[in-house]
Amino acid sequence: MNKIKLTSLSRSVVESDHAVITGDGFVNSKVPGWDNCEVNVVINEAMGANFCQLLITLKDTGKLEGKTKDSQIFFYVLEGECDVKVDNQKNKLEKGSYIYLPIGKEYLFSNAKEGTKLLTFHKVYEPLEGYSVPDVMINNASNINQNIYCEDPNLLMQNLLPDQDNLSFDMAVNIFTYNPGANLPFVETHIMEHGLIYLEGQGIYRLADKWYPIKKGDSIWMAPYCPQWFGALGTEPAVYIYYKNINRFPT
Ligand code: UGY
Ligand code: MN
Repeated sequence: MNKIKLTSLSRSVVESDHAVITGDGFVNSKVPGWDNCEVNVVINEAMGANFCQLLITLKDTGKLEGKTKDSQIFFYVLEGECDVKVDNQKNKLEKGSYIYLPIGKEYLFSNAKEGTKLLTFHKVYEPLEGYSVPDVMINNASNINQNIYCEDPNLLMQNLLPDQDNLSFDMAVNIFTYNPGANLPFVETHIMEHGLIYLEGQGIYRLADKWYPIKKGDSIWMAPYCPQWFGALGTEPAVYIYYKNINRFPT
C-alpha cells in the first residue's frame, strides 16, 4: 500500500467574488491583547471583503482583552464556554451564546474551557442620522424563534440581531437551517455581502457559476452580487450562521 498523502490538495478556493475556506490551510495570526489562543482570519479586506470573520480557539488560560474601535464585533460560541466582562458586568457564555459589541466598547473574555471556539464578525459601523448606536446585546440562539423562509417549511431562519426592524443596526447575523433535501428556491443575486460557517450537515453551494461540496466547519465568503444557491444533502439538517450588511444602501 502506498501511504503517501498528497499534501498539495485542498478544497479551499479563493476567487475575486467568493471563497470557500475549509480550515486545512489555516496559519494562525497574533492579535495584540488576545493571549493564549489561536486566531485564524478566515475572511477580511485583504480577500476583497468589506468585513472580517475570525475563528478563535481558546486555551483554559486564554484571554481576549480590548476595546472595539470603528468596527462593531459579534461573537458567537461554537463550542465550549467562557466568561465575558463588559460594562463592568460578567456574563457566562456557553455553546450557542452570542454577544454583540457596538463601537467603542471595552471587553474581556476569560475563564474559558480548554478548546472553546468562538466565531466573530467585524464590520465598520456606518452611523445613520436620527438613530443611536446599538446597545450591547447578549443572548443564546436557542431563545430565538425559527421562522419559515420563502414559504418553505423545510427552510428555517433565526435572526440573532434585530435586523431590518431596527435601522440602528447595519449588520444582521442569522442562522439558516435546511432540512434534509431542502434548497434555496432561487439563485439569489443581491447587493448584500455574506460570510458564513457551517454548524451542521452538508450539501452543495453554487457560487457564481461554480458548484462546491460543503460540510460542517467550512466557511464561505460571497461578495455583493455573487450569485448564490444551496441544496442540503444527506440525512441531517444543514445549518449555517451568516453575516449580512443591511439598512444602508443605496447611498
Ligand atoms: O439572507 C440571505 O440573503 C440568505 N438567504 N442568503 C444565503 O443564504 N446565501
Ligand atoms: Mn443571500
